[in-house]
Amino acid sequence: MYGRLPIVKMLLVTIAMTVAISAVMVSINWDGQEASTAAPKIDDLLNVMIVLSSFVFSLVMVMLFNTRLEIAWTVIPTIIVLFGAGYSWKVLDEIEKPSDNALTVDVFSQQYAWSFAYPGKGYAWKEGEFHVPVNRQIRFKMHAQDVIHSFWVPEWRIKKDNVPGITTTAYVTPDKVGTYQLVCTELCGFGHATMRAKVVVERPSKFDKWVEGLDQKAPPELMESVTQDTETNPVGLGAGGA
Ligand SMILES: [Cu+2]
Repeated sequence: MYGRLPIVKMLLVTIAMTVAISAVMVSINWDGQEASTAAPKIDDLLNVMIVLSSFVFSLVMVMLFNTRLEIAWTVIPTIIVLFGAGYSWKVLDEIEKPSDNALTVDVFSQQYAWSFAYPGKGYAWKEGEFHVPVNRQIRFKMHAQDVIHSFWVPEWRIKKDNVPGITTTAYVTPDKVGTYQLVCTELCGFGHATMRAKVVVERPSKFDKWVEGLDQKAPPELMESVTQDTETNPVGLGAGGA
């Protein structure tokens, strides 16, 4: 029978409950003796808050008896949230689908610099700049040497945290030749704002030439991250990973 309570009746019940609850709650001396000019002001403020809270409490209690309203405000948000979750899952699944000829690049981050190594080329290494071929999936394996940093190339949309002690992985397939900027997007200390690196996406032949021309190898302290960090997220969602 409560399911058909008209709005006016619900409001009247709400007001009656508010008056009854407020009368009891306000009659209690919650804070004890008043002994400063601030004390009565604070106590009045508290009483007003008690009346307001009693109204909200009563309104919620009365509406709880309206089953149809209850069902609606539970079911509709559930559908919205489930749709959001499903859609996000699908998008992430497509992005992280590993390709057979992916190129792996190790990314090293530290206060306040980036460096990069190519395991396919004996860990050829470069500070402050990296190149990748266009239209090929890149698997970035990320490491942090000190605090948490975060890898973000805005034009690629992908963002991933670099966490000390573990290796995080991100997949990107750049499809536009050009020069971009890698930005650290985790506040990592005083030099955070300047923690950037140059990103060059180029034709495969040009990329091959550039990577062949690198004359440094990743230093041993960085290689420790490669060999000793815990590997996380080694395969994309939906690729049969646990
Ligand atoms: Cu950083």
